[in-house]
Amino acid sequence: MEKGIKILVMMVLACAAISVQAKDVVQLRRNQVGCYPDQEKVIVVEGRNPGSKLRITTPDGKVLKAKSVRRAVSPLSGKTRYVVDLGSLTATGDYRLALGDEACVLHVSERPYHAIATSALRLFYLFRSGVPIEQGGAYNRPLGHPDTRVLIHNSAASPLRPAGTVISSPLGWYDAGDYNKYVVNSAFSIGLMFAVYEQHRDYFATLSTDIPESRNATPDFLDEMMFNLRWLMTMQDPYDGGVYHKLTTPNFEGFVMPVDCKQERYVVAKSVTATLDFAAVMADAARLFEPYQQDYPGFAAQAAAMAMRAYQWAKDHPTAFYRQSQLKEPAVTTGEYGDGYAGDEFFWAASALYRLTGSQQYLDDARQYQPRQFALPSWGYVASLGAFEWLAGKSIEMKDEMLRQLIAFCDDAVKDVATSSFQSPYGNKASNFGWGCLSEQCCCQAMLLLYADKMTGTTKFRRYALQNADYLLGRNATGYCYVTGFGDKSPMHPHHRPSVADGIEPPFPGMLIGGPNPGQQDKGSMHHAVYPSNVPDESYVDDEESYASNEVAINWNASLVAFLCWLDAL
Ligand SMILES: [Ca+2]
Ligand SMILES: [Ca+2]
Repeated sequence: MEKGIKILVMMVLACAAISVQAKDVVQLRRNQVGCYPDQEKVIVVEGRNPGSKLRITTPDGKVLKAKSVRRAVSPLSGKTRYVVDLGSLTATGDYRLALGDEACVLHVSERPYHAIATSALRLFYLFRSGVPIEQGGAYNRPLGHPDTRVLIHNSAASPLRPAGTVISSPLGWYDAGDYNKYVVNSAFSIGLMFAVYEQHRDYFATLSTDIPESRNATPDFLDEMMFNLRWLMTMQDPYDGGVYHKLTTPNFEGFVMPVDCKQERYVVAKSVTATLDFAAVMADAARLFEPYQQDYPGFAAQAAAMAMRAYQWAKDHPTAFYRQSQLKEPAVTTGEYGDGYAGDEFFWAASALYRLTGSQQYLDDARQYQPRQFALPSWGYVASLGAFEWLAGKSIEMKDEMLRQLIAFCDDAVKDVATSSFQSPYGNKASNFGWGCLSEQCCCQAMLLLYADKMTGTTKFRRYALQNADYLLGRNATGYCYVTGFGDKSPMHPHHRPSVADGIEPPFPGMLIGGPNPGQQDKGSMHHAVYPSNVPDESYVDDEESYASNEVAINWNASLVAFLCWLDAL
């Protein structure tokens, strides 16, 4: 209850800041962060036809009327909304939108996504473990989780590393709202961001994220990836090439700061999926760090060798799936990242290794596991990361087929926009909402649309990708801008231990939260939080108890980086 009152007060303050009367239901839904001058300017009005009553005041004081209004009934809630085309509004500046006693501002600028894209990438610095955070401003914190004394769990024991052996496995990013480090998700996150880096190297070459490595000769983007790669390298058993599935406490820590965490940490069973994801991302890293030997001497060759060894282990253990329920003494209850199908992981790793080495064996394997259609990338299904290897690489073997699949995916994604409730490819079907949907479905879909344009040299899909940005940043069923620290109504209570424990009111900035999730898997464990709705696109609660709708995670932020840095690079 206390929390509910606090949210209401914040909304009142946010509205007061733009001098309008306080209301708890915001009717005007718009991108709260900003738009490009040539981006379409569309808002959505909840419940009532604005007719000619909507006033648009331009930055230089002229009053305009909307260009057109379309009525849309939500297939999810049955609610009636009005999709309002404001016209082109190409001059930069702040446009004031007013309807009755409600008003808001639409920002138009040349680089509307620069600050949020940079913040999304910089978030990975704030997620660094095993080092003190000294360039985090208010979010500075002392070192936690040194991970220099990590135990081999009995599930991970081998003759040369029996159970209880102590290894050192420091650095890397915390995975999510918790403090563990998971190979599958770490490798996936880097792989997804590498795909964007490869398409916009000039952009990333000059992008500074104000990190300890900002003064070296390597792009900060790569420095940040390296911080996690250095940890990943410690997760490979040097004696056989297999990769431990994760580094974890047996149970989640409480909502305390890293420095206060005292539980033993273990590396647990090697898995085929973690090992293949490791192989793929190390092969990519070997290629991408090659020009930066000055800062990272020897890394490229070492990463290539580790990738090949890992791949061979996976070939020798193709059914070594991670089964957390089989772990005993201690049992482990943290994030499982379980996955019973490794064909997509084989495809990604074989494709990455073929690109790196040109060896026939990898080409043969990639062909064997070639997907039949394009699918959204996720930690459990990484075939599209394999497809990126073909699309971005010089080899033409599978490029045409992957491009055909990508275009077919994109054509299908945008086909219903004209009748959609929020004028966007994402957000119109119940299946668009679930755990992590804003990442896996909204951001990743938008990234694929931009990727297709890049590959074909057109701008056909750009406007649709921007529509997903509009959705993500406020033109949606809850009216939230779903990235912390941006917009005038954004999550304040994500399920993220440091943001809860640090005593600072605003959460870490630049975090994408999971989003509306009608599955509500956390409902049974909530003590005070209450979902306000069961409607798929409204099933969201800004409360730290809600790990199913309001958690944060590196793979989700990776998709945010992939999407928004791409937009910013345009
Ligand atoms: Ca740098
Ligand atoms: Ca898989």
